[in-house]
Amino acid sequence: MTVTTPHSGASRRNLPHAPFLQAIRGEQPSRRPVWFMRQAGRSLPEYRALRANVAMLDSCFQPELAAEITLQPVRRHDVDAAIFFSDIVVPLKAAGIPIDIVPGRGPVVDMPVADRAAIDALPSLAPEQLAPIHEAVRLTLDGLTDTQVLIGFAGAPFTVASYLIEGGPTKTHQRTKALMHGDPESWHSLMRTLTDYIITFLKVQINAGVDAIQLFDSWAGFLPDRDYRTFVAPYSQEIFAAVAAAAPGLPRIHFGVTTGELLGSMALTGPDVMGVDWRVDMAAAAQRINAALGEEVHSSLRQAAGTDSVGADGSASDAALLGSSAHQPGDIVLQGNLDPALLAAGPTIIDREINHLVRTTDELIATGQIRGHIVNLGHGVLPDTRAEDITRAVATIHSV
Ligand code: 1CP
Repeated sequence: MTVTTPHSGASRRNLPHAPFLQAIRGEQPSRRPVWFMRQAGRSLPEYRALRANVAMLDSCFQPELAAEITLQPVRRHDVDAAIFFSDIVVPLKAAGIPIDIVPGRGPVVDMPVADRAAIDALPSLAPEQLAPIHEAVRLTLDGLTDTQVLIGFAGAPFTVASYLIEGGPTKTHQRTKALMHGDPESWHSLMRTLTDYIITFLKVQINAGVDAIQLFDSWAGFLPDRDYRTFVAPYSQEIFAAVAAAAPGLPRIHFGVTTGELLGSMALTGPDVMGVDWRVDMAAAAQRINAALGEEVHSSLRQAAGTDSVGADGSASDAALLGSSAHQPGDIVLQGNLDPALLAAGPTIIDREINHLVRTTDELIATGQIRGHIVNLGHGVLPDTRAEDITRAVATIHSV
């Protein structure tokens, strides 16, 4: 096998005909691009067969296995992007923090990191410790055509911190919020360390050649906007800036669940593409994001001919608080936002949902409110979704 190092800085692929990238560039894609969060793993029988005797986190450090699992849904469903098979806690594991992924539960940390001493004792992470990740990305790229992109990813510091502090999945984020508000200095110190891990994790994937990256702040929606901006946004912003510096022009996607109230602030951290969960209509999402980006949405669809500025309600201060995004109103690409539960509700219902979604986003594009749209779910594929229902939905999306 070829020996590569995480520093070997493979050049990025040039993919003029990839529909996913065409949509992000604001071109007319050769077909409507679609991929699904959590498309790898979970619902696929061929995944369960491969993983039968390998623990989840171990599989992430086996390059051939991780590459094969990444490619399975692309082969089976003909989606336009592969999401790299890994996990948001992989950089923690690579740094030597005792962490496991327990089947049916999720990431579990034996000794939660919830006070200053534990935060100060966190190890550092060097790119060499992620060599298998670099290798897995290289192997995956060998299996993709030049119309299929590979999306690298990381969890954002808040979402990763919640597992470290709580010791596992939580429905309340009680301890996380207690640290954030009760000991802000320690909170910021933890976020600093995690930001460094995450930038290292993303740079390893970027140097190995991924075509885009997605930053998952899955649980940010548990925070009010004020806390999000004070305690979380500056770190996500730093990560997007580091990616832009490492790979100018590499598309950057941001996503979280139940983030309807945060879409504007999240967009200000600097992504090119905003993932939207299924609770928010795409037209409302575009409006909120454009308002935050600092100007009124110029849409012939708006009832009032009004020249009133959406930005006058405080979005200017958003920009001042967070620093300016590279994007202007109308410039953002949206990703999402079919309800994952409806993938299993039968062809009539999912086809109706797809039609509503693409009618809405086509109109947003035509009226200059968004630059493009990538079809996805509003969160991950539910574990008991039938593979055939996914394949069928992809074919419908390509045909409308
Ligand atoms: O044994 C198994 O199959 C474990 C299930 C599983 C899988 C397939 C876990 C445990 N992680 C993964 C892979 C994974 N995780 C991917 C790549 C595959 C793909 O997307 O197709 C990605 C992008 C993730 C990212 C991830 N892990 C997120 C962010 C995305 C999201 O869904 O919000 C989060 C929050 C995690 C933590 C995690 N890892 C695994 C589980 C079950 C969870 C969530 C637990 C919880 O509810 O807190």
